[in-house]
Amino acid sequence: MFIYTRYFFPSFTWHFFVFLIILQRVPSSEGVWPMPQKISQSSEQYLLNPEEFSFQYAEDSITQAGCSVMDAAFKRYFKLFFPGYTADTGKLSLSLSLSLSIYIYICGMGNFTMVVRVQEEGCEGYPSAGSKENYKLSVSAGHGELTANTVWGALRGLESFSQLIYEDDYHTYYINKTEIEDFPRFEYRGILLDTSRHFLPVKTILKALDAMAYNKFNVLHWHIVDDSSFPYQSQSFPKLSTKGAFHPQTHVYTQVDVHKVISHARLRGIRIIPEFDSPGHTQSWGKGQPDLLTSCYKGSQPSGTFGPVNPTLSATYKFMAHLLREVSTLFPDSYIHLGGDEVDLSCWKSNPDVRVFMSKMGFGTDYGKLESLYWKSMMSITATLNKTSIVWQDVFHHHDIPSSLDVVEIWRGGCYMCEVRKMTAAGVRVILASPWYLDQPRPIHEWSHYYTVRPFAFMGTEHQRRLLIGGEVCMWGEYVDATNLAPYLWPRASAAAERLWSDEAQTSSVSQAYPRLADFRCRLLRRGVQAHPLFVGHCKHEYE
Ligand code: CP6
Repeated sequence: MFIYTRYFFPSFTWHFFVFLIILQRVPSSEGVWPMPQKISQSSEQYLLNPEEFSFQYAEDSITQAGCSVMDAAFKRYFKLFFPGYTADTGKLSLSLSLSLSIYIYICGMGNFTMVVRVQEEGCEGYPSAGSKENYKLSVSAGHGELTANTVWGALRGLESFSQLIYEDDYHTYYINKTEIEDFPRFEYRGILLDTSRHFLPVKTILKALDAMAYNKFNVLHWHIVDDSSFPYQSQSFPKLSTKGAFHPQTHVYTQVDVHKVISHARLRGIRIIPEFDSPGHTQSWGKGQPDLLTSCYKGSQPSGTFGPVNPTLSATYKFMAHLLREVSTLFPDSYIHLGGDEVDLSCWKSNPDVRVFMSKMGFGTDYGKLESLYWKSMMSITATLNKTSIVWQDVFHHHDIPSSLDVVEIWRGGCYMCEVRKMTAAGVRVILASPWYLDQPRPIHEWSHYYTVRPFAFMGTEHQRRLLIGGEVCMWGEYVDATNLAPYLWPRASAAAERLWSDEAQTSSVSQAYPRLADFRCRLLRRGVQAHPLFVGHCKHEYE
């Protein structure tokens, strides 16, 4: 039982260490965040020795060694299971910890095999709208068993397993006997990042994806361009970024950058949904694409300013179709976000050519009809591309046949539940974002606001409930760049993560959530995520 000890302990040292063991409070885990649907744990505790830990594919698993997603996950998660472990510190800490020898005696030698079984969907391809994420995890002496329908579900199970492990002061790792049966409450659990108001370096986006995986988020809604800048480097229209980005070389996302983001996300079971917001929020597009935007008039003269995309020209739709075709090929997800929020009609109204078009079409002075015409074309473009479109809620109200929309995202304050009710009644799928805005100048500690949201608190039928596919945390970029993104997001977005993954009845108490979230926040810090503190206190491993 002393095979791991490097040093010989004289007998007086022995007594000293035995004394220490009696004093040492063995830590315990606050469990898994977001809370699994079903979890039972016992006080039976096992030692985990990193040097004796291995992953294995079950014989009847359809994925075996060579599956990129799982092989990469095993490498990643080994480090997350045993933070602070290196071959050297491992041996040293083992030799320094007498408690270990006692635990080896009590709990066994610390060897552990994690058997992983994927039953239905292999590791080719990307996580998608219909991907199953359920998993079962069982931990007993020397042995863990993780079963999932898909590799994406297996990833969720590995994350949960990583959060069951805890360590003492000597880098000795423990886990308790545990059974978990878990699945997400909502299929769509997103975070919006805005890379137009401030450019976010690729490295920052990849780190955000890592933290998203720790929280079991599964969609990055990439609000890639907007009024402020156009950092997407288009192959077909390179001028959009050479003229529209903050800087044509340093503040752009090349096609290679986009690929990096997509494949990093895929390995974590996260979908990337790009947003090309139009016809409003397009000021930066105008710099590299002349005649795309409507020229605003003051009386009979152009004022020199520009408004939304010009919906009266066939060149506009030709351009949009071409750009979206490129984007659809680059981004593998079947969803694409088309924006559609906050269209300012005053510029259209001021432009004489637009007015002529209006009367020719018999629209009178109803500029909503013009907006509706724009959306009819945009919808037929996306249908040709075989994509499912998401639009902001404004489009629902400015569309002739709102029930023909695929997915609508609700962002406005006020009675957002009324909107959920209206839109699901029209048979449209809905994503809820209003209660999870992170850019608001609220005191940063109000995580409980994000936690206590009840997404189903609208009067609706079972069918309507099913149309609410999930929610999204919107991290708009006006006040956020790489310096403060992480503390703005975490752990407030974690509160939303539990609302979107876990059972509401089991996770409705803020006071019960608090110690769990504080503990999870320490775990995020330990993993290098600069999550802000919830209140007075300390973490064993603080940010350095
Ligand atoms: N940018 C874009 C924004 C917002 C929207 N679209 C926004 C509006 C109001 C608030 C926060 C963000 N900054 N393109 C609305 C969807 Cl409070």
